[in-house]
Amino acid sequence: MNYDVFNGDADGIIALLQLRLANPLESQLVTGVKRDIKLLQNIDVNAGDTLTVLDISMEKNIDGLNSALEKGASVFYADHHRCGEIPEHEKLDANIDLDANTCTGLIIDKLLDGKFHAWAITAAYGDNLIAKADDLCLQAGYSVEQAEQLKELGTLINYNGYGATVADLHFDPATLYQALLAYPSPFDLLKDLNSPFYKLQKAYGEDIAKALAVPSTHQSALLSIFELPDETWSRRISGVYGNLLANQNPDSAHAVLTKNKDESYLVSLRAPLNNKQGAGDICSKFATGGGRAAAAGINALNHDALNTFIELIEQHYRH
Ligand SMILES: [Mn+2]
Repeated sequence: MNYDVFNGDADGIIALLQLRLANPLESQLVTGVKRDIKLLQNIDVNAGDTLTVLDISMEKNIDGLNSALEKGASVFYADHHRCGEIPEHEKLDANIDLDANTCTGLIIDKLLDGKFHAWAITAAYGDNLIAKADDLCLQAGYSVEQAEQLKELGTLINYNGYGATVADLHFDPATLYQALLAYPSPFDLLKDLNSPFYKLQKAYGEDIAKALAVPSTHQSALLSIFELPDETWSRRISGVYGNLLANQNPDSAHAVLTKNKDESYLVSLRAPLNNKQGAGDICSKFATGGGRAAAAGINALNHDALNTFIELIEQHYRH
């Protein structure tokens, strides 16, 4: 059995998309909402299986990875999140790059010699590597308009990944991936008025308008916090809204909080764009937190830990 295991955000989907456009393969798709990163533990692996694992932290999946390798599976792994210690194993092909200016889509782009480069750039935009993606567009000879199109597409696919459960999303990430397989180039997708792009564009416009109407609950030179209500649209927009805020005010950190059913907060933290470090370390201090230096989150932050969270951020970026 072949398993394609990928994060349900733009980077995860597009990393796999490039691989399968280049090398089509019958596989079982294993994915979920963007925050659902412990995907390896859900698979019942047998000897001889092949696993392709994309855009989920090796550190968070180390038990599942070790167990798959012990059972005799071969694993291709590409990622840019915290990896912990990478196991030495002849059946593990690990392609890990922790550079804050790369993403899994770009790691795959390199391995495929840029075969689906426009898709890879879309993944970079989706992971909010805007300057990097702009640069790649320039080098590839794309017009400003084409760059804007890839940016919007990446943002929309990324936006689709946010939610507490797949039911919150407009498209199950597995379904969206399969729909995108019909388009060897993102520019083909944009030409198709029935493509997921236009459905996501409309939905995004409605959600972002609601988020923009909510005032901040904490505002300093170093940090702004926005609390969104316990609504499906909040859970969908929180991460992409964090990116939008970060791009608007690149010297400040931003946290978007969404109330969970149990009154705790779902947290999305963005480091200042001009100082892309610390977010993963700060969120990892909380039991359900984790992520990358530039973008991280906490699944359930207790209400009474909110002040500690704010102080940690203020302290971290003060120096
Ligand atoms: Mn990624």
